[in-house]
Amino acid sequence: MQVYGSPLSPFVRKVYLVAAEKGVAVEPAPFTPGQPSPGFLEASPFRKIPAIRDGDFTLADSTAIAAYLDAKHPEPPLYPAEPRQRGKAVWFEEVADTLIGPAGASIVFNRFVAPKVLGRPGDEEAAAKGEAALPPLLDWLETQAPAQGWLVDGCFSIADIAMATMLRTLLYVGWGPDPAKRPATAAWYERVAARPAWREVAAIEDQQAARFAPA
Ligand SMILES: N[C@@H](CCC(=O)N[C@@H](CS)C(=O)NCC(=O)O)C(=O)O
Repeated sequence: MQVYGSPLSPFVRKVYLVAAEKGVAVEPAPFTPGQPSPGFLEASPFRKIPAIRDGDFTLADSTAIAAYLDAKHPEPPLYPAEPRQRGKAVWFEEVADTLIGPAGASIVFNRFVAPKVLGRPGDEEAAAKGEAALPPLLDWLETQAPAQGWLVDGCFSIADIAMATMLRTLLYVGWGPDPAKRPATAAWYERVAARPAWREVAAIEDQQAARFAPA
Protein backbone atom coordinates (compact mmCIF):
# COMPACT_ATOMS: atom_id res chain seq x y z
CA MET A 1 0.00 0.00 0.00
CA GLN A 2 1.32 3.43 -0.90
CA VAL A 3 0.80 6.34 1.51
CA TYR A 4 0.96 10.01 0.52
CA GLY A 5 2.54 12.21 3.18
CA SER A 6 5.23 11.93 5.84
CA PRO A 7 4.69 10.26 9.24
CA LEU A 8 5.85 13.55 10.76
CA SER A 9 2.15 14.47 10.32
CA PRO A 10 0.09 13.00 13.19
CA PHE A 11 -2.63 11.89 10.76
CA VAL A 12 -0.19 10.19 8.41
CA ARG A 13 1.50 8.60 11.42
CA LYS A 14 -1.89 7.21 12.45
CA VAL A 15 -2.17 5.41 9.12
CA TYR A 16 1.39 4.07 9.34
CA LEU A 17 0.66 2.81 12.88
CA VAL A 18 -2.59 1.09 11.92
CA ALA A 19 -0.81 -0.57 8.97
CA ALA A 20 2.13 -1.63 11.18
CA GLU A 21 -0.15 -3.12 13.86
CA LYS A 22 -1.77 -5.19 11.11
CA GLY A 23 1.45 -6.16 9.37
CA VAL A 24 0.49 -4.29 6.18
CA ALA A 25 3.55 -3.15 4.24
CA VAL A 26 3.65 0.57 3.51
CA GLU A 27 5.68 2.45 0.96
CA PRO A 28 5.72 6.21 0.55
CA ALA A 29 3.86 7.44 -2.54
CA PRO A 30 5.64 10.12 -4.57
CA PHE A 31 4.62 13.35 -2.86
CA THR A 32 6.02 16.88 -2.87
CA PRO A 33 4.28 19.35 -0.53
CA GLY A 34 2.86 22.28 -2.50
CA GLN A 35 3.18 20.45 -5.83
CA PRO A 36 0.23 18.06 -6.00
CA SER A 37 0.65 15.35 -8.63
CA PRO A 38 -2.38 14.06 -10.58
CA GLY A 39 -2.03 10.79 -8.64
CA PHE A 40 -2.19 12.61 -5.31
CA LEU A 41 -5.17 14.73 -6.39
CA GLU A 42 -7.01 11.60 -7.46
CA ALA A 43 -6.47 10.10 -3.99
CA SER A 44 -6.98 13.34 -2.05
CA PRO A 45 -9.15 15.86 -3.93
CA PHE A 46 -9.01 18.29 -1.01
CA ARG A 47 -5.19 18.03 -0.92
CA LYS A 48 -4.94 16.75 2.65
CA ILE A 49 -2.53 14.10 3.81
CA PRO A 50 -2.74 11.21 4.43
CA ALA A 51 -4.13 9.50 1.37
CA ILE A 52 -3.47 5.99 0.12
CA ARG A 53 -3.24 4.06 -3.10
CA ASP A 54 -3.93 0.35 -2.63
CA GLY A 55 -3.89 -1.30 -6.06
CA ASP A 56 -6.54 0.54 -8.07
CA PHE A 57 -8.20 1.93 -4.92
CA THR A 58 -7.52 5.39 -3.51
CA LEU A 59 -8.73 6.97 -0.28
CA ALA A 60 -8.05 10.08 1.81
CA ASP A 61 -8.47 10.89 5.52
CA SER A 62 -6.80 8.98 8.35
CA THR A 63 -10.10 7.90 9.90
CA ALA A 64 -11.48 6.60 6.60
CA ILE A 65 -8.20 4.82 5.88
CA ALA A 66 -8.06 3.28 9.37
CA ALA A 67 -11.63 1.99 8.96
CA TYR A 68 -10.77 0.61 5.51
CA LEU A 69 -7.66 -1.17 6.80
CA ASP A 70 -9.54 -2.60 9.78
CA ALA A 71 -12.20 -4.06 7.47
CA LYS A 72 -9.68 -5.35 4.95
CA HIS A 73 -7.25 -6.79 7.52
CA PRO A 74 -9.44 -7.68 10.52
CA GLU A 75 -6.59 -9.00 12.69
CA PRO A 76 -5.83 -7.62 15.15
CA PRO A 77 -9.09 -5.65 15.35
CA LEU A 78 -8.56 -1.96 16.14
CA TYR A 79 -12.25 -0.98 16.24
CA PRO A 80 -13.81 -3.15 18.99
CA ALA A 81 -16.91 -5.15 18.02
CA GLU A 82 -18.72 -4.69 21.35
CA PRO A 83 -21.06 -1.68 20.86
CA ARG A 84 -20.06 0.39 23.88
CA GLN A 85 -16.37 -0.20 23.33
CA ARG A 86 -16.72 0.64 19.63
CA GLY A 87 -18.51 3.87 20.48
CA LYS A 88 -15.87 4.88 23.02
CA ALA A 89 -12.98 4.03 20.70
CA VAL A 90 -14.41 6.16 17.89
CA TRP A 91 -15.05 8.95 20.38
CA PHE A 92 -11.43 8.96 21.58
CA GLU A 93 -10.33 9.03 17.94
CA GLU A 94 -12.66 11.97 17.30
CA VAL A 95 -11.43 13.94 20.33
CA ALA A 96 -7.84 13.33 19.26
CA ASP A 97 -8.45 14.34 15.64
CA THR A 98 -10.78 17.30 16.10
CA LEU A 99 -9.83 18.82 19.48
CA ILE A 100 -6.30 17.86 20.54
CA GLY A 101 -5.03 17.75 16.93
CA PRO A 102 -6.04 21.29 15.95
CA ALA A 103 -4.86 22.81 19.27
CA GLY A 104 -1.51 21.06 18.84
CA ALA A 105 -1.32 21.89 15.15
CA SER A 106 -1.34 25.62 15.73
CA ILE A 107 1.63 25.25 18.09
CA VAL A 108 3.46 22.77 15.90
CA PHE A 109 2.88 24.66 12.67
CA ASN A 110 3.93 28.02 14.03
CA ARG A 111 6.84 26.90 16.22
CA PHE A 112 8.19 23.93 14.24
CA VAL A 113 6.92 23.59 10.66
CA ALA A 114 7.07 27.28 9.68
CA PRO A 115 10.54 28.08 11.08
CA LYS A 116 12.25 24.68 10.65
CA VAL A 117 10.63 23.19 7.55
CA LEU A 118 9.39 26.18 5.56
CA GLY A 119 12.10 28.60 6.72
CA ARG A 120 9.74 31.43 7.65
CA PRO A 121 8.53 32.88 10.94
CA GLY A 122 5.43 31.37 12.55
CA ASP A 123 2.39 33.20 13.91
CA GLU A 124 3.12 33.41 17.65
CA GLU A 125 -0.41 34.57 18.49
CA ALA A 126 -1.91 31.46 16.87
CA ALA A 127 0.61 29.25 18.71
CA ALA A 128 -0.34 30.86 22.03
CA LYS A 129 -4.04 30.20 21.33
CA GLY A 130 -3.24 26.53 20.76
CA GLU A 131 -1.30 26.47 24.04
CA ALA A 132 -4.28 27.93 25.89
CA ALA A 133 -6.62 25.28 24.45
CA LEU A 134 -4.46 22.27 25.32
CA PRO A 135 -4.36 22.02 29.16
CA PRO A 136 -8.08 21.25 29.69
CA LEU A 137 -7.90 18.58 27.00
CA LEU A 138 -4.77 17.03 28.47
CA ASP A 139 -6.21 17.22 31.99
CA TRP A 140 -9.26 15.33 30.74
CA LEU A 141 -7.03 12.71 29.10
CA GLU A 142 -5.25 12.27 32.44
CA THR A 143 -8.60 11.22 33.96
CA GLN A 144 -9.06 8.65 31.18
CA ALA A 145 -5.58 7.10 31.07
CA PRO A 146 -5.75 3.71 32.77
CA ALA A 147 -3.29 2.53 35.44
CA GLN A 148 -2.59 -0.46 33.20
CA GLY A 149 -3.37 -1.41 29.63
CA TRP A 150 -5.29 0.68 27.14
CA LEU A 151 -7.87 3.45 26.91
CA VAL A 152 -10.97 1.39 26.11
CA ASP A 153 -11.59 -1.34 28.67
CA GLY A 154 -8.12 -2.76 28.43
CA CYS A 155 -8.35 -3.48 24.66
CA PHE A 156 -5.68 -1.88 22.50
CA SER A 157 -7.58 0.03 19.84
CA ILE A 158 -7.70 2.97 17.47
CA ALA A 159 -8.29 5.09 20.60
CA ASP A 160 -4.71 4.49 21.78
CA ILE A 161 -3.24 5.03 18.31
CA ALA A 162 -5.20 8.21 17.57
CA MET A 163 -4.45 9.81 20.96
CA ALA A 164 -0.81 8.77 21.15
CA THR A 165 -0.01 10.03 17.65
CA MET A 166 -1.21 13.50 18.68
CA LEU A 167 0.94 13.39 21.81
CA ARG A 168 4.00 12.35 19.83
CA THR A 169 3.55 15.41 17.63
CA LEU A 170 3.32 17.62 20.73
CA LEU A 171 6.75 16.33 21.79
CA TYR A 172 8.23 18.36 18.94
CA VAL A 173 7.20 21.58 20.69
CA GLY A 174 7.77 20.65 24.33
CA TRP A 175 4.18 19.63 25.06
CA GLY A 176 4.77 15.88 25.22
CA PRO A 177 3.46 13.73 28.08
CA ASP A 178 5.12 14.95 31.28
CA PRO A 179 5.32 12.33 34.08
CA ALA A 180 5.51 15.08 36.71
CA LYS A 181 2.33 16.83 35.53
CA ARG A 182 0.23 14.00 34.11
CA PRO A 183 1.69 10.69 35.32
CA ALA A 184 -1.11 8.37 34.18
CA THR A 185 -0.98 9.79 30.64
CA ALA A 186 2.82 9.57 30.55
CA ALA A 187 2.82 5.94 31.69
CA TRP A 188 0.09 4.95 29.22
CA TYR A 189 1.96 6.78 26.42
CA GLU A 190 5.15 4.86 27.27
CA ARG A 191 3.22 1.59 26.95
CA VAL A 192 1.95 2.61 23.51
CA ALA A 193 5.43 3.76 22.48
CA ALA A 194 6.94 0.40 23.53
CA ARG A 195 4.83 -1.55 21.04
CA PRO A 196 6.76 -3.03 18.11
CA ALA A 197 4.51 -1.28 15.57
CA TRP A 198 5.14 2.10 17.21
CA ARG A 199 8.91 1.53 17.27
CA GLU A 200 8.89 0.54 13.61
CA VAL A 201 7.07 3.73 12.60
CA ALA A 202 9.11 5.91 14.99
CA ALA A 203 12.32 4.70 13.32
CA ILE A 204 11.04 5.85 9.90
CA GLU A 205 9.89 9.16 11.33
CA ASP A 206 13.11 9.78 13.26
CA GLN A 207 15.09 9.43 10.04
CA GLN A 208 12.92 12.07 8.39
CA ALA A 209 12.94 14.37 11.44
CA ALA A 210 16.74 14.31 11.52
CA ARG A 211 16.67 16.61 8.48
CA PHE A 212 15.20 19.35 10.66
CA ALA A 213 17.45 18.93 13.69
CA PRO A 214 19.76 21.86 14.49
CA ALA A 215 23.20 21.34 12.90
N1 LIG B 1 -9.19 14.74 9.04
C1 LIG B 1 -7.99 14.58 8.27
C2 LIG B 1 -7.00 15.67 8.63
C3 LIG B 1 -5.78 15.65 7.74
C4 LIG B 1 -4.96 16.92 7.84
O1 LIG B 1 -5.39 17.94 8.40
N2 LIG B 1 -3.76 16.87 7.28
C5 LIG B 1 -2.92 18.03 7.25
C6 LIG B 1 -1.48 17.65 7.61
S1 LIG B 1 -1.31 17.11 9.27
C7 LIG B 1 -2.87 18.59 5.84
O2 LIG B 1 -2.95 17.86 4.88
N3 LIG B 1 -2.72 19.90 5.72
C8 LIG B 1 -2.55 20.53 4.44
C9 LIG B 1 -3.74 21.32 4.01
O3 LIG B 1 -4.69 21.45 4.79
O4 LIG B 1 -3.71 21.78 2.87
C10 LIG B 1 -7.41 13.19 8.54
O5 LIG B 1 -7.76 12.58 9.56
O6 LIG B 1 -6.65 12.70 7.71
